Amino acid sequence: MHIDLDAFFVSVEQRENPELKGKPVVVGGRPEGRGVVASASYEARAFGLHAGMPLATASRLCPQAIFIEGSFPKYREASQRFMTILADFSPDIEPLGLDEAYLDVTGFESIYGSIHQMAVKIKQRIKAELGLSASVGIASGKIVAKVASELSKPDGLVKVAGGEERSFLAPLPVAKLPGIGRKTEQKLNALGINTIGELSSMPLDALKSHFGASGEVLHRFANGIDDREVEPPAPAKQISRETTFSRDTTDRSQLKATLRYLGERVGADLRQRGKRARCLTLKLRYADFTTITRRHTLSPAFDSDQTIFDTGVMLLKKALSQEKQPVRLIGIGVAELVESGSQLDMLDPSARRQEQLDRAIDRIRNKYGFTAIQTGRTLQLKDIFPETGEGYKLQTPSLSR
Ligand code: TTP
Ligand code: MG
Repeated sequence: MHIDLDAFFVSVEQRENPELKGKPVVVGGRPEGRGVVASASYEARAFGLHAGMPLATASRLCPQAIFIEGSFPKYREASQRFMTILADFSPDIEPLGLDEAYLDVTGFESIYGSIHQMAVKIKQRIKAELGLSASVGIASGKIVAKVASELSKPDGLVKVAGGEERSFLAPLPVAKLPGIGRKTEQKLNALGINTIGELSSMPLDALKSHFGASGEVLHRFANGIDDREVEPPAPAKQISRETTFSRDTTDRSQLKATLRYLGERVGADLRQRGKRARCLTLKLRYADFTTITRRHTLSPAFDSDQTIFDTGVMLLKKALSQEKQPVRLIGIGVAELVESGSQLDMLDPSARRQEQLDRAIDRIRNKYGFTAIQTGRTLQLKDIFPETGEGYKLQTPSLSR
């Protein structure tokens, strides 16, 4: 079973403000801003609006749309409750992002009468407890279940009977197959392949010669064959935060302040997960959209805000000395995570002090909000980003929280 909430961010807003119901609504930010649409109501989609579209374009296509900034903590909370409901139905749950999940429901017919009945119950509980509508696809494997839920939207439920996977997929355009991005779609279209059915009849050798190893996967998926298990999530491999500036900048002090803030968010997340990292990455996107990432490995593994910041600044200075263009986006992240206990360098008194300071700040922030306590450097962000108790409101809230 694949379950996906309908117009998730927008639906949460509509639940809280019924005046928004039945109207074209966009979550993502003000139309004057430089962000993109995160979620569009189905009424807005009728005007061609979709996730990823620049807000300016969205407001041109649908001037009457209501644009909402959105608030990530609310969505995170709804997401957790959604996953908790699903976990009541089956222990084999694989969340994908915030608002969708696979559920292995093999053998559950006897409990609910049928899998179809089980899906109806799941939808009812989501509606009753969260006030949200979900779409559900049921099939023998993940790929067909996902396509089915997508096709059934909004508030849909589609079951593909065993043996009918291939004929179900056949008439759909190739872009409907998860994993086929823009580029693959264009390449297939250029080969005269437009539907999944046409893709499924393409000889495997030909597919392999055009797409290498992934040709084989394409072949299986197009034929509705997918024996991947429903798998619980693996622990995080990396943690990162990034934001776009409302105006491209060369101001080093602003860049450093933003880096400090994003680094503190990464550090807090890292410590909350009980992890340390061995590797730090800096990401910069320049005015012409060239994007670079720089990484630096440290030993012992670290989790302190100061180390994250110092290493980030070191990489930033190096990058800025090589490229003079204004910066459009900055991001910082950590990777190669290890369990916290394994690398403590407790002999070093300054490391111990730093650790105590970080923990004390974490406790204050958990209790009173992220900006309740701040380093001097990040205070200047007040002039650049609006401040909420949860933290600064950056241009890309879902990536920078
Ligand atoms: P989706 O499930 O892709 O979209 P949706 O729930 O808004 O609409 P539907 O499923 O009915 O087609 O993504 C879930 C949420 O993730 C979405 O509400 C907002 C967020 N999101 C982004 O922030 N940016 C994006 O580019 C996408 C696709 C989603
Ligand atoms: Mg959704």
